[in-house]
Amino acid sequence: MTVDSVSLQSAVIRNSYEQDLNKHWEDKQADDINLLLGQMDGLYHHHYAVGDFNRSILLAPEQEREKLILKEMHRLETEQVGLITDALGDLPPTARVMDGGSGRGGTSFMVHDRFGCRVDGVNFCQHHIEFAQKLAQQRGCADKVDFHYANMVETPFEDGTFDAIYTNETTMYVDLHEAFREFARVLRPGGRYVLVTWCRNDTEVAASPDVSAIDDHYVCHIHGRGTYLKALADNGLVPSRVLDLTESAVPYWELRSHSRLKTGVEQPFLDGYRKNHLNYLVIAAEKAVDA
Ligand code: GPP
Ligand code: MG
Repeated sequence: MTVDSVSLQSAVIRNSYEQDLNKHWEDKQADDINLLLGQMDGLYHHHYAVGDFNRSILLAPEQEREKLILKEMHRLETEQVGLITDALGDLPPTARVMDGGSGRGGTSFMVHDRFGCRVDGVNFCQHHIEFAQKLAQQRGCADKVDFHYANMVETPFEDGTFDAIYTNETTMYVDLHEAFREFARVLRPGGRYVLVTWCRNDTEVAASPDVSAIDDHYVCHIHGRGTYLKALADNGLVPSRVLDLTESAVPYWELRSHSRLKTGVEQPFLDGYRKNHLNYLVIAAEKAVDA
């Protein structure tokens, strides 16, 4: 690592939690459960999905079954991005959009393909950035889709840069007040923030073993549903849509629990959703013009 890259890294990764988190993602490079799916069509996702799967595939002969399961997981993960594109509404090709926690770029490429807009992905995992940048070159959209090594709560962008921002299942890694303050800063007045997340149902439980097991697995801190709404309001982000898709989030985890690549986090997701201790939410909020 050069002196420049060391100082860039220490500007982006600010404390011991962020160091642990960065290490978790930097070390996660042979994640077949994401790589084998992405290789199917070049869209690499780091999020889950909603909606049912084709249950007849579970009856397929053993040697075909695993292939069909992975294909179906990939179909569901790709379709999940529709939650984001629908909630973004109609964006013109001139729009600028930020992807907070852009991973290997799956959602960024799909948002660009849908609207023709510019997308800036922000992520602090170096191998994800390099991977996504290579894909942007291969897809011929590197002039419109860029990936930045940066912390989504302290981005390098000017005030009011973006027409829209989204986070696709990444906000469990940040302090929501800090993140939403930053998003409100870089959004233009009237600009829209869309988030998809899993969160604790704080109208049911103050803590849950399932939520703790998921936190341990991904080195994250799952926030309460109320914390999301309060942090949005405190930062002048006014919700126009709140969808609770908890029930539809279950089948993806049922499907994944049949895969040979399952990682152990399947049961806590299934139990958390089934007990309604964990919720799957889509929220769209606009930046107030007087914020
Ligand atoms: C896990 O997805 C994703 C998160 C915990 C959200 C953070 C995402 C980033 C891009 C930083 P995964 O697809 O990596 O998990 P798994 O390997 O279990 O499928
Ligand atoms: Mg995955």
